[in-house]
Amino acid sequence: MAARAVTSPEMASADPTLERRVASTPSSDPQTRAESLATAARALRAAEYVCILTGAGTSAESGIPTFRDALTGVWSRYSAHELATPDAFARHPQVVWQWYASRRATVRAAQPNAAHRALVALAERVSHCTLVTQNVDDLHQRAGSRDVVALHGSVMHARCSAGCAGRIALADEAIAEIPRCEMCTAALRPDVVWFGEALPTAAFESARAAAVACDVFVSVGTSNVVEPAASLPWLAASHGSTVILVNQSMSGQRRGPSILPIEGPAAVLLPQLVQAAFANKRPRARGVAPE
Ligand code: BJW
Repeated sequence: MAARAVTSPEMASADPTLERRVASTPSSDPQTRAESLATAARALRAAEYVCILTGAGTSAESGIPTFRDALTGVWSRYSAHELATPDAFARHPQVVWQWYASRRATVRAAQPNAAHRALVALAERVSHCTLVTQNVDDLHQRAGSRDVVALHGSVMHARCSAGCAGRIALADEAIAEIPRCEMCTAALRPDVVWFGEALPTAAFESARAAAVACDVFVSVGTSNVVEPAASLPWLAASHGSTVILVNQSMSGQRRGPSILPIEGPAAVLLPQLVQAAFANKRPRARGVAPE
C-alpha cells in the first residue's frame, strides 16, 4: 500500500488563509471549493487504496428523492422512517409493498448521472477501489461500476419474508396482490435492510476492511447518520486515511484534521475531482490478468 497521503488542508498547504477557511467553515465559495478540490485531487492521485461510500444524494440529480426528503403525492402523509421497518410491513404489508413499487417505478425511469459515471472513471484509475453504497437503486451498476458492495439491499429485488433462500428480480409491475414465495407461500418482501435489521454480513465486512485499509475514503451524498454505515468514514480516519466529504450541505457532518469537506452537488463536483486528479491518466485495462 502507498504511504498515507499527506492531504488534510491543514497539512497540505502553507497558506494560512486556506487552512482557516477550509478547516473551519465548509463553503460553497468558488475559490475555497477550488482549493478543496485541488487538495482532494492530490490525495486521490497519491492513493493506492480508495474506498468510496455513497448515499442517496449521489442519485439525487437522477431525480430519485433522498431518504430524508419529505414524501410527496399519495405518500405525503407517511414518513420514510416509519415505512422502512419490519413493523410497518407486518402491520400494513400492502401499503409498504405499494410504496416500494412506486419507488421501483421512479428508479426504472431514472438514468445514472455524472456522479455515478465519475465513480466508474475513478475506479478505472486507482490500483484498488472499493465502491460501497447505501443506495437501494441500481444506478451504480447501470453506470458501469463493478463489484458494488450494497449495504442496504436493492428495491429492484424481493425475497421471502419467512427467510427462504434466494432473491427475485422484480419485473415491471402493476399487481394487486403481494407475490408469494414459491417454496413456502409466505409473502415476498423488498430485499432491503430495514431499521433494526442486520446488514448482510459479507457486504459489511468487505466495507469495513476497505475502510480500514484505504489511503483515501470518499463519502458522497450521505448524511452519515444511519449506522453502522455512518461509522465507516470515521473508522477510516482513525486508521490514518484522508476522508473527502462530497455533499450538497456539510450541516451535521463531522469535522476534523483528516476530513476534507467539498460542498456542492455530487454530479458537478465528482467529475471535477476525477478530472483534476487524473486528467492525463488513461484508464486501467479491465479484466486483463496481470503478466
Ligand atoms: C446531496 C445531494 C447532491 C442531497 N449532491 N449530496 C448506533 C447509534 C444510533 C442508532 C443506531 C446505532 N446502530 C444502529 C442504530 C439504529 C439504526 C440507525 O442508525 N438509526 C439512525 C436513524 C440513528 N440502524 C439500523 O437499524 C441498522 N441496523 C442495525 O444496526 O442492526 C443491528 C442488528 C445487528 C444484528 C441483528 C439485528 C440487528 C439498519 C440500517 C438500515 C438502513 N436502511 C435504510 C432503508 C433502506 C430501504 C429503503 O430505502 O427503503 O437505508 S434507512 C435509509 O438511510 C436508507 C439509506 O441507505 C440510509 C442512509 O441514508 P443516506 O443515503 O445518508 O440518505 P439521506 O437522505 O439521509 O441523506 C442524503 C444526503 O445527501 C444529505 O446529506 C444531503 O445533504 C445530500 N445530498 N442532494 C450531494 N445533489
